[in-house]
Amino acid sequence: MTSTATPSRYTLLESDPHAQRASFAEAVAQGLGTDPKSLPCRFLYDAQGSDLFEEICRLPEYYLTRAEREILERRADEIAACAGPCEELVELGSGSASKTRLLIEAFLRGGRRLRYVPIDISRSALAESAKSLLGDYPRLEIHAIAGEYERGLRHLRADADAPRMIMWLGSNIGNFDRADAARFLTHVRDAMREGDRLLVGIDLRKDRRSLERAYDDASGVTARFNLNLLARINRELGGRFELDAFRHEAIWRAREGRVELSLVSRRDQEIAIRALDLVVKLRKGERIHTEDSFKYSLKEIAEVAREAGLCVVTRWFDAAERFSLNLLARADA
Ligand code: AVI
Repeated sequence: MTSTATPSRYTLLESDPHAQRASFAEAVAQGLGTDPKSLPCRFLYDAQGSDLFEEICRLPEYYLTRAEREILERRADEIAACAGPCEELVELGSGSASKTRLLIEAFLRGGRRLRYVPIDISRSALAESAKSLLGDYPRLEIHAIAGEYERGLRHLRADADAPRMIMWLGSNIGNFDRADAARFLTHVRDAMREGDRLLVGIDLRKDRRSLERAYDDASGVTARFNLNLLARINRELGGRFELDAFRHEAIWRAREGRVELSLVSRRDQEIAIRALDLVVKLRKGERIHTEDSFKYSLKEIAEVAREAGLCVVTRWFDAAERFSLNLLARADA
């Protein structure tokens, strides 16, 4: 990682873009070279993918963002009060940070100085959000970290200072399977000190129709978001995917508690990927699994927290109880 300082209140810790490209190539070779085929969902977020995701968040069917925003609009002051005398807000997967503003404002209203540490894979999203936040909040300092969560957390451990609140909003936890979610929360717990708090936005289990519509919207934005993964392989690895030879699919699996996203081949086909020296063969109807979005019951939230050595201090819901914000602390603190 290298650190770039621009005037005054903004620093960026950057990971090596060549390392990112190598890990994408490796994941594609692995995921498309085996049966059943899959691609890791973290690669959905290049610059185009991040823009499409922002569009998803504004869709009428994608209730998650609005429900979480509703909670923050009504409860930000209460959340800031529950977090105690904290001077640092760390955000995992910050994206555009548009909802985070509500918390930043609540903390600043308390008269505090605030250091905001957004950690995100998308360098462009970090730069854009920092620019607008710094313009709006003169008492804010930003220390951005471009890279994967684990990398950001390693950096936090070495950087112990005032109590902090770590936020993991947007139900990003849902893109981990349940065992990985517990493992990742354990890493976060290890980076937390006694007074630190963790605020996690978690989408709740609900009816099939609402869930499948949320992940397969009428205007086809989620389909474009999903297909962008193939377009990215074309752009970065010399792939020859024809996007209209695939169909986006979103299926709710109630037993497993997840929405499964895939790209389904519309015909038998062979696709060359030049940089990998690979030819991918797909049969008509064969799926490339691209993402899972797990949904939780309150019992499942308590369980995953307990497994990670955390406990739920308090939680908030939107009026329709579709979504939850959970404030966690170390169980041993
Ligand atoms: C980022 N993540 C929480 C989104 C979700 O709801 O699982 C990703 C997404 N995929 C399709 N639509 C939204």
